[in-house]
Amino acid sequence: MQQFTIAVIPGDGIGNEVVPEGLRVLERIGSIFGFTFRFQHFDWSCELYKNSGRMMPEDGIARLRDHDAIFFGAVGFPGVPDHISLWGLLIPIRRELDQYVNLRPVRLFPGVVAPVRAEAGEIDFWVVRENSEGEYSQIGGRLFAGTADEVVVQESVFTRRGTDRILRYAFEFAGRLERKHVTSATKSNGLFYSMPFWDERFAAMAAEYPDVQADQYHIDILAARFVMSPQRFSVVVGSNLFGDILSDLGPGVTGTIGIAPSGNINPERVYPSMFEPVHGSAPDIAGKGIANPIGQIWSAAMMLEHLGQAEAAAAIMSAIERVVAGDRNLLTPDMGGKGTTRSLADAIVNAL
Ligand code: GGG
Repeated sequence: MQQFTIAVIPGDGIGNEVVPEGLRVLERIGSIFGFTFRFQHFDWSCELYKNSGRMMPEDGIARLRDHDAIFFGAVGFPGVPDHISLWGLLIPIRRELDQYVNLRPVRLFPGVVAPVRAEAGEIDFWVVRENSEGEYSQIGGRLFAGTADEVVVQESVFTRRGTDRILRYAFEFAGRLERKHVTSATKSNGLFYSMPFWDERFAAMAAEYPDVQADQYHIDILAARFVMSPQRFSVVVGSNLFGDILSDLGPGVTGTIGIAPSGNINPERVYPSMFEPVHGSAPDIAGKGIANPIGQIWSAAMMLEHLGQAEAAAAIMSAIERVVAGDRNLLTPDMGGKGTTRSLADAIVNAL
């Protein structure tokens, strides 16, 4: 029987509540489809940072390399500055394992009431976020700290290799979809160097893929179009920061960010890819047992798809859709229900 070795990092806050539900779904689907998992758990988190001064051990990345995939919850918690927790855990994993694609689907499920004018099935697109460089950089500095003359500089890094590979991934990905259309998020009127470069590379890539329609919008009007006409998108490609913002906004317009999954993908499969919900650790609801487990469970489906178990992934998605379209009371409060993390996950497990 095939066995997958999965590194499990629940992380912080509600990560500790939704990851176990994702694992339960994985165990169950494995028993249905005839494969098993060996889960190796890592307690890397803000809690560990408070006790040891590190979000993960020095050899943490090396310990992840020999897994088939990484199943991640959330990072960040009050008491540890957000830039310390993110740069101590999630960003080094993404970078050192060259997970340069952050793939984030946005879908309106039947039964979910969206805050925008759209019917189920009409919103169905992918955000392809650059995940290794761009605005997320540690290049910069502070001068004259604490004085009236204080100056802060934050640099962005856009390499030709990094830009081309994410744009190529977006065009290749769109080429496999029914709606062959890539939209680029830019801001080349305000950002003098990085975004005109991004636009140039986008135009060059579009010329290589004549069967894929291409258009581009400044990030400000693109955000407005996400709200006013999310139906028109198929694949939206953006830099690290723009992609991050758009991939929260997307699920926001479909009703809740609690259902949104993501894959941090190393397309060449030299290193393991990592799957995590888009949402963070949600300190405001952590410990209450009401976090939506669907983002984590959908991330499990994405992980299975990546591991070559497309049928099992589709079965999870079908179970999610049937539960979401059913008794509203089963859903967690972010979706207007009275359910708990456990009861909603139970319903999905039972629907498999
Ligand atoms: N599960 C996603 C998570 O923990 N997100 C925290 C966060 O701030 N992420 C920023 C990012 O994805 O770059």
